[in-house]
Amino acid sequence: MKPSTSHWGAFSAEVDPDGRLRVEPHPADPAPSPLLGNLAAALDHPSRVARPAVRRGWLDHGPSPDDRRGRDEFVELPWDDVLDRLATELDRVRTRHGNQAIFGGSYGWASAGRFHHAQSQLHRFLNTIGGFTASRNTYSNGTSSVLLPHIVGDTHAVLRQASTWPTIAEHTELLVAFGGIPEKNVYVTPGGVTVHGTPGHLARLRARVALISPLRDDLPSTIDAKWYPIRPATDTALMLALAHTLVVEGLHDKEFLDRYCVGYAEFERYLLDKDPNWAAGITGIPAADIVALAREMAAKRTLITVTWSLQRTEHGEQPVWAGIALAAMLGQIGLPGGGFGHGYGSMGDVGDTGPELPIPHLPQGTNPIDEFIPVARIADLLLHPGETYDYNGETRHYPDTRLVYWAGGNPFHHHQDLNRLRHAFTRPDTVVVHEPHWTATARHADIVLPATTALEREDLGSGRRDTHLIAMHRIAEPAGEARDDYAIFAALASRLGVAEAFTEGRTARQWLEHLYNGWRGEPSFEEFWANGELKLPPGRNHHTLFADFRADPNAHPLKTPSGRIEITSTTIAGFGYPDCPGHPVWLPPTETGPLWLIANQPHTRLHSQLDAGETSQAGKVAGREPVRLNPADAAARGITTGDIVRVFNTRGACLAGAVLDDALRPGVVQLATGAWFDPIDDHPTGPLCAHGNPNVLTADIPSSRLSQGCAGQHAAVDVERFDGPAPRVRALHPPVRETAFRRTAQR
Ligand SMILES: Nc1nc2c(c(=O)[nH]1)N[C@H]1C(S)=C(S)[C@@H](COP(=O)(O)OP(=O)(O)OC[C@H]3O[C@@H](n4cnc5c(=O)[nH]c(N)nc54)[C@H](O)[C@@H]3O)O[C@H]1N2
Ligand SMILES: Nc1nc2c(c(=O)[nH]1)N[C@H]1C(S)=C(S)[C@@H](COP(=O)(O)OP(=O)(O)OC[C@H]3O[C@@H](n4cnc5c(=O)[nH]c(N)nc54)[C@H](O)[C@@H]3O)O[C@H]1N2
Ligand SMILES: [Mo]
Repeated sequence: MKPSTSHWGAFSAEVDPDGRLRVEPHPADPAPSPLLGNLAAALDHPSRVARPAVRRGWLDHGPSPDDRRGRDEFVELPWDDVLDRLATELDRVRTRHGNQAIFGGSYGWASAGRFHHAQSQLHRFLNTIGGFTASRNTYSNGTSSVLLPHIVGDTHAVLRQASTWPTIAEHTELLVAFGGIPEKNVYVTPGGVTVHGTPGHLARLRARVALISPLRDDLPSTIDAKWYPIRPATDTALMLALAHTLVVEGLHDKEFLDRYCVGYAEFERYLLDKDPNWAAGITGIPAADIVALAREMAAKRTLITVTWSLQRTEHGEQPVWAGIALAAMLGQIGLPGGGFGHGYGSMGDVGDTGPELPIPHLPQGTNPIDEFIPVARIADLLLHPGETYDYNGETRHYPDTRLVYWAGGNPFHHHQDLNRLRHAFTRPDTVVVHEPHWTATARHADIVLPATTALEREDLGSGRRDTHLIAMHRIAEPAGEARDDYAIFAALASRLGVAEAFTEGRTARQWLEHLYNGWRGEPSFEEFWANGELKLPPGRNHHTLFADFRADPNAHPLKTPSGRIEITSTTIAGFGYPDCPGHPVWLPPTETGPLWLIANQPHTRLHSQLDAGETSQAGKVAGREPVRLNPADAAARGITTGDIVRVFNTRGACLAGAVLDDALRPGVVQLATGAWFDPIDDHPTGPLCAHGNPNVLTADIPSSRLSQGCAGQHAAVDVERFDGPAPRVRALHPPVRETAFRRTAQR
């Protein structure tokens, strides 16, 4: 067995004599992730890209906009031929149009491993050939990461240095959890996680939990909780009414607000008519429950948490900002077990006790091009070159894009309104994708280069607050003709005359040694490699967010303009955005519909990764992604568990397998992200994804003009039983002749 790691946990593995992958979780892991069950598909599933492939239309007619992308056939060609053509095309674009015409933002999680991190490899390569248009922020928390600097100064502190779980377990009496603390999510941390601490911490929680979510299972059922089945996208109204109750009953902490905050008075005036009856009508939570909860919050040591999902919506700034304002009114920010948090239950490292250490990473060089887009504006970039847009007080414009280069991400998984994205992808001259699998993004490319997976190469693995650095050994030979992203870029760099600048003369193995030695002298690289891992020094058990600020706000001011918590921000007010004014406000969602879709993270995989894997496939219903409905909504539509249903709105439609579940608030349906997009253009009911990808339904709109963050968590939809002959799911079969991979263990 050889050591390795993944975003969902460390493990050891080997290929047994009949070519099957055997996987064992790391012995120190008290709660291994069920997602380990998907790994075998990374090895030899027929969806692996076996050989370099070029789209027929691009090959025959050369680079140009083309609406055949995603509909054309592919021709497999030898590596050297494809690399020659790609190098020529990169040179044409940068010479004729300038490097800003290359979009290399390439958002995506790729695999664990610090050196072979695909996006870093791509950025380093593009930097050595003159730069590229980049992307900024993330789909995860792109709204908060723009908002928080204005409100509390420090995004890093909030997202990465949250109060720790042991402190919460010891001190918190009431945990008010907006979005709950979904256990399904805490197995994941980018870069890897060796010891999954959060499930154990959750089991030790003594606090009563107020679970505020449309889904009852956003909290482990073993925890003492009251469920407030809120109508989605209305949390801000509930927070305002809780704040209103604190004011009218004199329960707010005036001293704290005076000493540590600015702009409270203006907010308080706004609260005047935001009473519990008003909020009850919007949220569906009875007014008496709101009043009782507000009183309990003031009486107890209370932690308010907001999951990241709440900001991945239209007006997603508001629940985060209102949550902070509410916590400020309770006056417990900086006290053990009190205050606020953002992302408990969103990611494994939030509140975890592992160390916060710099870990080795691949230097990316500098980008001579200063063009960027907020990451979720990819379709706008391609559809609206030259047009202007607002972003965090700036007026920016979209550059003209000729070449799109993606490595390690799946925009046809992560982006909203996929029918619009398909249209946007007709615009560039050339689309290049490195992928281990024939994802929808690979199928929408002109040039597809087969990339190895982490099982097929050596690397250093460690995630945020990880307890170990893992020596990721090669477990299997590459599938088909797959090459490491590094090897692909090195070959391109050599054709473009910058081989030395890109590789610095090092093989991949020499890079690992180099990165390791630049980070640690002891133990030696050889010793670390032979050992399979290095245990990192322990982190802190107890920590409270903003404790130092509370202890002395003058010595430890926040990095906001005022040095205080900005309940009203004159900076944001000055931008004049009606969709994000100067303090938290209630802004109803623009869309309404018979049902409200929650498109959240899947519990059977990471995003779209390894959808072909065993754990992911075991979760499918009628061969499609399961959609959950409340039994009353299902009965009204004649739907029962196991039916194939069509989920639809004006933007698109997908098929899914129905599951009836009273853990959902009536009026809410839930369809996780990540089923591989499987478009059918000519279906009699209109364009259809046969497999159940919710991003055919979500709107490609920003949270607001402030952040331009992703708003993919929600969509207004309807659902009907699908009675006709159901189209076959083709997404897991390659668009070229199928390859039977015969795998052998790496010796
Ligand atoms: N509707 C809706 N949409 C959402 C969200 C939501 O809540 N609702 N959530 C959003 C969030 S938070 C995120 S983070 C995004 C995630 O979006 P992505 O990060 O784009 O999703 P992944 O499926 O992880 O895509 C990674 C891709 O990299 C490939 N890959 C793996 N290893 C390698 C490698 O070594 N080299 C190369 N070249 N490729 C590799 C994988 O096969 C996979 O296709 O989705 C977002 N989309
Ligand atoms: N298993 C697994 N774990 C993951 C991931 C994965 O793909 N698979 N992805 C990882 C990534 S990249 C990220 S960024 C995080 C994301 O972390 P989050 O964004 O927090 O995760 P989600 O599962 O999208 O949403 C959490 C819960 O919020 C609730 N919710 C949605 N809308 C509302 C609302 O309007 N009000 C309230 N009160 N609740 C609402 C939903 O019921 C949902 O289950 O997860 C990480 N963890
Ligand atoms: Mo994310």
